[in-house]
Amino acid sequence: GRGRGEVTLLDYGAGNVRSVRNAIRLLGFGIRDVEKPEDIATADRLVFPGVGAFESAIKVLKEKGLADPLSEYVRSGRPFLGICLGLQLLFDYSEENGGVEGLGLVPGGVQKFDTSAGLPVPHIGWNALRERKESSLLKGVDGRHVYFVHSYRATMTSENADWVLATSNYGGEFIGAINKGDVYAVQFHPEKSGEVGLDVLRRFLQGGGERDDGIPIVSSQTSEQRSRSRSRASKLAKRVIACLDVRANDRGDLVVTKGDQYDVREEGDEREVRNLGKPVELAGRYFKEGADEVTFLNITGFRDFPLGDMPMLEVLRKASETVFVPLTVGGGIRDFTDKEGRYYSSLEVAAEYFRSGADKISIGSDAVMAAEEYLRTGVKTGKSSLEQISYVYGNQAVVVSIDPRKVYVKSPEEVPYKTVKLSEPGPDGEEYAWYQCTVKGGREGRPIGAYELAKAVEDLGAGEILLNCIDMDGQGCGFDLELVKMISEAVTIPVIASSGAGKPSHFSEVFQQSQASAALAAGIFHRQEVSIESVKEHLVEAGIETRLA
Ligand code: 1PR
Repeated sequence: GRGRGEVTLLDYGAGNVRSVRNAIRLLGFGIRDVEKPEDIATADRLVFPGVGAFESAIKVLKEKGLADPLSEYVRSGRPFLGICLGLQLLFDYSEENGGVEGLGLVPGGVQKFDTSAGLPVPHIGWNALRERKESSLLKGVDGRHVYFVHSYRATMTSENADWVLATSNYGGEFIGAINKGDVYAVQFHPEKSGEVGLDVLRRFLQGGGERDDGIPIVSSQTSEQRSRSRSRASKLAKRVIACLDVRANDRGDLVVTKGDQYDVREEGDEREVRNLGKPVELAGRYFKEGADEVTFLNITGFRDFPLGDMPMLEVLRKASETVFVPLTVGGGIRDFTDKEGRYYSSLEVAAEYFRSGADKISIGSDAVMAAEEYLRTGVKTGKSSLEQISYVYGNQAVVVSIDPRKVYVKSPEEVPYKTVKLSEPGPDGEEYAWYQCTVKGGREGRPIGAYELAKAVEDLGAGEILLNCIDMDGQGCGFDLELVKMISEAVTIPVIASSGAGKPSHFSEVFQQSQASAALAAGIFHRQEVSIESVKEHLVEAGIETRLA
């Protein structure tokens, strides 16, 4: 056996388990990695974060001789925590990859979410857990939101009902957590579920010695209460995202800056880059204050190649030690040849961002170019950074950031782009506008509209759209509702409304008047004019599904 305070981690090398490691360390535990099959049998406490696709996971486990020792360990009922695919692999089979046999430790199968109801798949985001039995692991978690990212899920049957600890609801009930003896597995990501998730992990690591004998929870609520909370639980929470625009100032220090309509320099003769704080510190603060996600944008990435810009990677590494909600990073993701003639693919840049702690990467300028080419030729080459990264890491890991500028027109026929009818006419009485995409941080306008871009990048494999608006950026007078409405209704992937938040009611407004899945703000949070907490409270009052940290 191992000493107390050490946990064994089964990382079969299929992807990034950095956050799981960081969370375990934060909670004061050491990590011993499984390096050979025997290491499983000698574990006292085993954490198994499943990463990647079902078939390749099973294959790697078998090839490395880990599948049998793992099954034996779980069968013996010793302390085990499977995460995400680490839950699914315990079942008999999965529909993923055309049907693959699992470890067969829990009866039943894993199926794809039903997309016929029009629900976006993957299921990504904060969804409420509903406890079925009392357990030490999920104490106090009933009804709380935890973070999910998956396209497949296990469902409850009469054969596996005795395993089911908690369910969640997304177009129907699915299994959120299972347990028998000291064996636990969760479909959500405790390492990305804020304090609630860290508590779950802590309780597993500490063990506590109480057995979960599965007292079913049925009697404490009236059926009316139950159905009310069920219907609440079936909705994904709208997310509130804090965004940090990061760049080097003229002295070379990396700072969080914030523009007015993308101009980040102070007024006056010096025209210094505005400095609103240190990236890692601010990100840590926003995690504590309840941000559902934190986004870093390396805003000069288009000219300073990020792999040359190691400080940004360091920011990410440090931030992922204190931020246990999803982290997105953008800026400079494209193919690049440096001064010495060395070529870096966008995939390498993305890989380095993921390794450093990012859950998602965001592509701006390069996605505009890819979309233009796709619309011109009608061909998906598979070669753009967007397509490649989406293929390798999955579309849930790829955000496209759009930086549009509003262009007024007298009539929709004036331009070959989708226009909106304005509620307030433009400066020359124009009744319509289109939104011109820009690249290089708004410095260059392109012949493509935000609507056309959004549709094209969805086709090319984007999993989410971060929708800025240069006109509204830093103005504090609310999101561009006409723009957000147009884009969020045009695509089925989640849209993050960005630019212009000035007060809590701007958030409820954008959620009530558009299909946006998330709203992002920067200036008001940096300047501490509005707290994330007050935004959340306001959303609750407005009856909008929200995660409370
Ligand atoms: O083109 O792939 O290298 O990515 C560059 C990224 O940097 C893009 O995502 C682009 O949006 C961003 N960016 C480039 N220049 C600027 C700038 O401000 N000069 N920032 C910039 C984008 C917009 C939001 C901002 C919201 C909310 N900033 O990030 O946080 O507008 O602000 P607010 O709440 O204060 O109104 P590539």
